[in-house]
Amino acid sequence: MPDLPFIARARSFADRIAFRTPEVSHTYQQLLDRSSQIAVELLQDQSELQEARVALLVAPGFEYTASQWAIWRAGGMKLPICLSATESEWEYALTDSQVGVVIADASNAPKIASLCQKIGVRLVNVSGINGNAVKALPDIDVNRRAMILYTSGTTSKPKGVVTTHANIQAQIESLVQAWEWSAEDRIPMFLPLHHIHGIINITGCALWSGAVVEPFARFEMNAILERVRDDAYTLFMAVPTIYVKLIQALEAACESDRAAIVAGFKKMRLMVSGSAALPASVHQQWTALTGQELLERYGMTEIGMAISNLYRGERRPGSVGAPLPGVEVRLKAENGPVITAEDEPGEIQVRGATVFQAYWNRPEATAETFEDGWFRTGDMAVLERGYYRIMGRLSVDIIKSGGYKLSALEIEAALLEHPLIAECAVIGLPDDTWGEAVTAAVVLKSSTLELAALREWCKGRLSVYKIPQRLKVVTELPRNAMGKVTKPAVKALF
Ligand code: MLC
Ligand code: AMP
Repeated sequence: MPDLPFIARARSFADRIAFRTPEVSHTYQQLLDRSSQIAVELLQDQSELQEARVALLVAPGFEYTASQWAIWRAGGMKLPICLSATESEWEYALTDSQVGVVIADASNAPKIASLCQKIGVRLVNVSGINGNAVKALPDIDVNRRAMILYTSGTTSKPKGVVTTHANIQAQIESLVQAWEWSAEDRIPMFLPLHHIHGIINITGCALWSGAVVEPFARFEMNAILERVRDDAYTLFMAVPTIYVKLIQALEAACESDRAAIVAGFKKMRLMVSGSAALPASVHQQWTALTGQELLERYGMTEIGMAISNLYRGERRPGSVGAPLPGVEVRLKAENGPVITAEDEPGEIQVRGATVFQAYWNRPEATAETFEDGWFRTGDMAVLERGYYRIMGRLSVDIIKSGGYKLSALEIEAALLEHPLIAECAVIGLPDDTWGEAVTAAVVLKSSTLELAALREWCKGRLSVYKIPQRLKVVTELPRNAMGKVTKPAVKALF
């Protein structure tokens, strides 16, 4: 059987640079060699991992991707976990997915060692792997399951989204074609590598194309802007919050700095925004500042990217564009017909090779989310002059903040552990920087509660982006005649 396609492609780019940092560059050949070295360590005396789950807690860059490729070459399923998650969030993902091994780098291994011991999982410190053992790696079919990504939804706990190598390939090929990726491209990578924006759209497409990735540990604005000034990049992909922060930084910069940075942005061949709604005003401000027309696209963990403005064609502020190559999109009225006319809102449903297989170990949730073979996104949209415009979500319990999808129910469950909180309702309120701000209305058992104290209490219990930004103490939560909390009425309290 031939190599997995991404390996075969990497061989054809062997001498090109895959990852570049100020300190060191690594070629595609080095990625191939390092991934085979790590794969041998993962396999030990097995001939292949047979879809065993291997979690990845490694900083973005060469070692992260070498580990990812190692898992895939050894026949395992990759489960990337959030570097800044709390221990209980890690424990949930590791136990729910029945992980057998965690790969961590030297700086992260100590943080997860006691958890691994507690739940009986093997911890591999990737920084310590330097063996020369050579072993034939197994043949892996593209229809084998490759990855689990945990995503929040309308249930309190996140669900594992399972994709095959073939799904991942379809997601990447669609974008490579639509946005004309080539081996001449150079892109910064500063998004977290436990979500598809960073994994598929940036790193996946770049390495499929033989391009150069410059990894950053996180969104390090000054370091990234220095490189933009140097004309280091042809492409740039980010969430709307980052464009808001960049606009603020450019407006605050002195004229000569601003001119130098803007010149770097101007030269890029494409700048993309996605993962959350890009306000038309931000789109227009960015064009006014840099001359670049942002390309907005729409996607989801379960389906990769589905809809995009055109690379060569109209980029309409406030719209997400037309279906990407290989992706079928329809709008469906709730319990009603498929919508064929323009200007009538409906739920976005998606079909095609890019669509995931199943939620890990949740057959009912998987079945519920498909309708006649179409994936139900839960997002409402309308078709206007050939382009889709997103109108919002069907569920009020899903919040998008800084590009992260959050479950209001998960945050409520955590807040109810607070000794003073008797009842609570969590909502997302519009926010200029974060898109939506996590907001809580609480009924107290006694005493008072200040936002600062609540935020302090949440640290270590919830990831930073899930911690409420706004708080209101109320005597009772608004409820309907059935006694159910009505979230629109909760929003009206603020
Ligand atoms: C962080 N902070 C927040 C926050 N996140 N405040 C309000 N709301 C939030 N969501 C606060 C912190 O508490 C901290 O406060 C301060 O902001 C700085 O935190 P930080 O983590 O250092 O922020 P920063 O590095 O600037 O991060 C912002 C960001 C990050 C936008 C770069 O959130 C990010 O990388 N988002 C991208 C997520 C992503 O990749 N999503 C894609 C999912 S896939 P203090 O008080 O301590 O200073 C998907 C599919 C698709 O959606 O279509 O792509
Ligand atoms: P995730 O589950 O983290 O992959 O987030 C997917 C969700 O992000 C989608 O269901 C949408 O609600 C939202 N999303 C992604 N891109 C856009 C966009 N361009 N405009 C509005 N919402 C978006």
